[in-house]
Amino acid sequence: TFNGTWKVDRNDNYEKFMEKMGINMVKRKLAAHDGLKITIQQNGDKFHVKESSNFRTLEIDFTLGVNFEYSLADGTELSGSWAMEGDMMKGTFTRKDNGNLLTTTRTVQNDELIQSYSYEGVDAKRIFKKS
Ligand code: MYR
Repeated sequence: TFNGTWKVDRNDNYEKFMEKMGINMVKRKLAAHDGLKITIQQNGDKFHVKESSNFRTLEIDFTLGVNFEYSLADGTELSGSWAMEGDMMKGTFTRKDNGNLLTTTRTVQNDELIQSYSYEGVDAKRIFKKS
């Protein structure tokens, strides 16, 4: 279900979320139109994700339930893991700089990949279409 290339189509409350994350206005404006594209290849418990945006391209490998490190485009470092809950991916990550929790989910609904984000009580979504 998650396999394929997904391009961001629209955001919901993403600027408020980034503000809570402490990202300044100029970067928020850029990041809201970052053209994020993710290619997901799942093989059992193992995932390979290619990410490309106006900011960068990178490739990540992770295994469900196994901690890994991930840096945001602004350099903020996270550590955590993804797990599968039914048809939903649930990510639990901790910011290394302040210890705060960032949770995220991915689901596929009606040919769209919906990624939710939650940080310090602020929730956002980014909705991707297959490309
Ligand atoms: C992946 O599966 O794509 C790699 C791991 C993703 C980790 C969590 C992503 C949280 C991104 C938050 C964006 C915040 C921007 C302020």
